[in-house]
This record gives sequence, structure tokens and C-alpha cells, in this order.
Amino acid sequence: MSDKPVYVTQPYLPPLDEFIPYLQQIWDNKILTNGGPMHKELETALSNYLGVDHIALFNNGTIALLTALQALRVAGEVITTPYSFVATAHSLLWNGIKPVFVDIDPHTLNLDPARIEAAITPQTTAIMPVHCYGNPCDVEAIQKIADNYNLRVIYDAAHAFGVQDEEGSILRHGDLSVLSFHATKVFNTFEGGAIICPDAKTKKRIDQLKNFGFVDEVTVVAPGINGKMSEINAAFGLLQLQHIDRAMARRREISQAYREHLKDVKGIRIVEETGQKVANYSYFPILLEADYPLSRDELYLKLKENNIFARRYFYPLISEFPMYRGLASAQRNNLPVANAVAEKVICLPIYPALQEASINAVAELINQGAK
Ligand code: T4K
Repeated sequence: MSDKPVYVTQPYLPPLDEFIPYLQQIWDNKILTNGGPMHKELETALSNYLGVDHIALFNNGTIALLTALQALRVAGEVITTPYSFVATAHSLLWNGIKPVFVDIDPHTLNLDPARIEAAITPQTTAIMPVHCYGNPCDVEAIQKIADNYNLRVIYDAAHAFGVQDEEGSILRHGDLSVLSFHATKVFNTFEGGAIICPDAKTKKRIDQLKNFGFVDEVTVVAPGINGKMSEINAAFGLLQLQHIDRAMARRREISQAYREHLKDVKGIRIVEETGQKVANYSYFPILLEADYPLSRDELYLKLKENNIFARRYFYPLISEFPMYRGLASAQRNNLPVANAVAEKVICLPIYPALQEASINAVAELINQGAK
């Protein structure tokens, strides 16, 4: 058993002394928020790092999702996945939009494009897929459907920081993509998020919406929200960016170590990174199949008894939460893949500071469980 608890993740924190000069700048210029110099600098640095044209920073990913829907004036019904963090669907409810849950692909665990068309009604205005665990959705198939039915596509890309396909950032797909920079994410600003958008005009509207709808000192054009990232968060992001490549490389090593340790364990399916040229190793999900002797919850508890706090991301399905059950009554019986995966999934600890001994302990417990 490990002495200290090992959690599913631990935020990467650069050396504290490296942060002090950033704080000094903030203390000197007394600009704490409302689009100050750190905020501007981080937007530029992130557009360059991610290889995207326009980015609008937010105070968290959930407010960014809410605002993305507002920016495109999405209403009525939106097709989305039940296999995600609850914020995906909450952003729809907060906008008075009905989420329509469609099943996932058994391989990628992302929204299954083959099932989207059957869920489209005259009220459908958009699709909100999630690049779950940073594995890209079938962006081409989704865009084709969106084009055919004149629908908007907003990607919940909370897990997809730095992910690239053959042509570049995965974040360039759809009308908008939304990132989370929460403490538990690959790139964190303590709390934070962003919307990636294709043109300056859309970014301008998003920037207005995240600042109460102000256009100038005396003009408010929309019922905007306070979604601004503060200078201290932006400063931290600038520092994080200096370390991100090393942090990601370490995640990759851990992912490879798990794969090596678990490759011969019967009854375990490691969710593969598929469809990306550059992965971010944000999560390490495994599925416990019927021929693994322990149930998922038995393994979860066994790890917990040994001070290892793996997580069942994403169980329960969003469609099973009380505020969605009624709305999703017609769809709940139509999600066989998502239901099955939610019962089998467990995400193992993965983060840059994870020790070799902890990786070995996790793998050993899973191996033991197979005997
Ligand atoms: N869309 C998707 C697909 C998402 O996954 C998320 C967020 C969002 C949208 C919304 O983005 P934000 O509004 O959050 O920016 C966590 C996160 O709170 C949440 O951001 C994340 N998804 C979700 C997948 O995971 P919990 O309830 O599991 O967090 P918590 O507090 O249990 O943290 C997990 C473990 O991480 C802890 O056991 C210990 C460790 N931890 C956590 C925090 C907060 C630390 O070591 N330090 C910390 O500061 O939701």
C-alpha cells in the first residue's frame, strides 16, 4: 500500500520562485483583470502554441461552453453525448436548450456519427460532441451531417489541449471548440478555459459576451456574463506554457509504462489513442471486460483500500442524473454502448509527478485482480 494517497491526477505546478516575477509585474501595474497585459499575452502565446487563429480566454470551461452557445445563438435541441462530465449538458440546460443524447462509438467512446441523423428533429440547431479523454471525434463525418442539416458544431474540447491530427490542431474543427484549464487538466491555470474560434468577428462577439455584453463604456449589446480570466490565472498560464512540453512527455512515458505492465492482463481493454498525430495523455482509461474476474467497482475499491484513488470517469451517464432522466426518457433505452462502457470504465492515475513505484503498485493490483 502506498503511504500517501495517489489520486487520479495532480496538477502540474512549476517551481514557485519562477512565478514570483509574474506576480511582481501584476503588483507593479495594478491591473488585476478585464483583459490586462497578461491576458493579452497568454492569448497570443496560446494561439501560437496550439496553432489556432483566435482564442478567447475564460474563467473556466463551463462558462466558456455557456458563452459559446450564446455566441452562436444556439436554441431548441442540441445533440450531444451522455458519456462526458456533467458540465457538457449543464451548459445546454443553462441556455434553455434541450440536450438530446445519442450513443457513443464503442471504439473511440465519442459521439457515434452513424446515430446522429436519426436524432435530428426540426428543433435541432447544433451538435455538441466531446473529444473524450482527448481522443478526436470523427470530425469529418460530424461536419458532413452538420452541413447537410445546416447545424452548428461546438466541440467540448475540455480534454483536448495540444491534440493534433494530421493537418494540425484538433481545435480548428467545427464552429467553435471549448477548452478547460481546470486544475485537473493537462494545461491548468488553476481554473480557466477558452473558446477557439475561426475569425476575428466571432472572437469580438465572444469577448463582449464574457464582459457583460459591453461594447464600449456606455453600450451593452447582449445579456453577457462575467467570464473573464484574471491576470493571476493568465500569468500562471504563461509560466505553465514554459513547462508544458516536458509535462506532456512525462505523461506519455507513464502511459507507455501502464501499457507495458497491463498488456498481458486478460479482460482489460486499454482505450487506445486513436485518430491523432499528437496525443496529450490526459487520462488513462481502461475497460474491464466480462472475463476480468473482478467487477469494475470491486477493482475500484481494491485500489482505494490501497490508497489509490482511481476514478470512474464517466459514470453515471449524464442521462442518468435526475435533472436529465425525464428529458432523456425516450433516449435512455437507446444508449446501449454508453451504458455498457459507463459500467466498465476506470481511469488510472496519470500526471507528471506520478512516481514509478505508484505506477507499479497500480499495475500490480490490477494484475493480482486478474488471478
Ligand atoms: N467538459 C468536460 C468534458 C469536462 O471534463 C469538464 C471538466 C468540463 C467540460 C468543465 O470544465 P471546467 O468548468 O471544470 O473548467 C473534475 C474537474 O473538476 C472537472 O474540471 C473535470 N472536467 C472533471 C473530469 O474532473 P471532479 O469532481 O472529479 O474533481 P475532483 O475535485 O474530485 O478532482 C479529482 C482529483 O484531482 C482529486 O481526487 C485530487 C486531484 N486534485 C483536484 C483538484 C481540484 C488535485 O490534486 N488538486 C486540485 O486542485 O471533477
